[in-house]
Amino acid sequence: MITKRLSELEDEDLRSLLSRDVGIQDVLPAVNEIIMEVGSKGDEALFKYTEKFEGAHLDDLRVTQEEIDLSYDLVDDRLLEALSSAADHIFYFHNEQKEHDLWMSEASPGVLVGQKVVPLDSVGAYVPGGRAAYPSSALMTVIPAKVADVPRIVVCTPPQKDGSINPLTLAAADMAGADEIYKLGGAQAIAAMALGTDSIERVDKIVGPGNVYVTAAKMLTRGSVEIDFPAGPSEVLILADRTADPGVIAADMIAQGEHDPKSISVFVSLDDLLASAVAEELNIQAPGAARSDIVSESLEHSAILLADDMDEALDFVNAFAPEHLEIITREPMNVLRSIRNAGSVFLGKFTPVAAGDYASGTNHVLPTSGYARIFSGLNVDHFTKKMTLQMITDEGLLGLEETITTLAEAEGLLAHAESVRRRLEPRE
Ligand code: HSO
Ligand code: ZN
Repeated sequence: MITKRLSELEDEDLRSLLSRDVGIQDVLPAVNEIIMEVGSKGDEALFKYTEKFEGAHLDDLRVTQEEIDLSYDLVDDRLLEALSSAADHIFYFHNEQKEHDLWMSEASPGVLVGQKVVPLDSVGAYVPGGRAAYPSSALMTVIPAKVADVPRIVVCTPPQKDGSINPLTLAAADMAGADEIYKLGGAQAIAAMALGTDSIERVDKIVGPGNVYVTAAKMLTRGSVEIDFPAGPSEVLILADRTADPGVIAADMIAQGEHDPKSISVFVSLDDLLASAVAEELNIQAPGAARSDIVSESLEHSAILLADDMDEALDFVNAFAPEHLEIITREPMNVLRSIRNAGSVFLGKFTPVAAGDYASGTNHVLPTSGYARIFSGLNVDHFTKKMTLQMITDEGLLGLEETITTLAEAEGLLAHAESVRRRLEPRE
């Protein structure tokens, strides 16, 4: 754990905090080989890799309706209710986020310009399995696609050794509205969705979180498909002043740390006493955490940083560009005005990251490793494209004539100018 004043951070500490390299480069050759093989051998390669990596021998990758029905029987009612309540909030939020399907507006008399939003034809959502099997991620990836009205939503998630899929993940994917669900994980799943095989028709875009192999595969297949953004281990930055409860800050850092040994939690404190109280709380709470091994590794490369004032703190937050940002200060909305780079922001002391992970309705598939500088978290726009529109009257075209013909002639494109003039000439 780095514990320092921001102004005294060594260059090397700062670089490692800001870069958060997840080692994509190291796996590129292996992942490339998988993609090439899926491209040349199709299903045969998918069965082979599923046996090799998941230990599951399958004859069919597609999840059947019976398996889906069975998953609802296998899952406790209380859990189904929790899934459904989370789904309601996620639907609500993403519906609010949805843009008007079509608008037109008069730029000048008789010149109407507008936009029509069109859903993509097909998308693939990757839902991780194994240690990071999150049924909640099935909701987070499928629901925005559903809200965007994508007609074909495919889910790939790795099977367990016995060839089955975690029933909670299956129920979640179905409840969210997935049209096709496949037992397939890792880079081979991304390759299959990007390139298509006999069993899996290719999709236009792939979204969703995954390990370093999945992320590398998404980056390498880009071109055949569009992707959302690269995602690495989950991270939080907490910015707090003396109004915050140190026990709560420590609890949130530990919650982040239980995701992955590589997860990172940074606390930027505006108060010296609060910083030492949080360090003490971490010592008390971390050993008792359910996943204390993962938590302690994560905390090792986490940090408590002391800011001299709010400006210094904000500069660091924007440079760090955290996946999750918690602002626990007296006036969090005032602080928000100066935030430019963060995946999702949690305002006030009753707003833990866990609320956004599961239940408030905002999306938990978010850019990590500083990518919040350039990418937005998963949202309805990821599943749509925009067509621009124009409709011009005779009066409108007359108003534009001079501009069009002058510029067209300057570019030497006389037929462009003629296409306008011809419309405005009186016909015999
Ligand atoms: N914090 C993770 C999402 C998650 N948390 C799923 C719990 N389950 C990445 O935003
Ligand atoms: Zn989480």
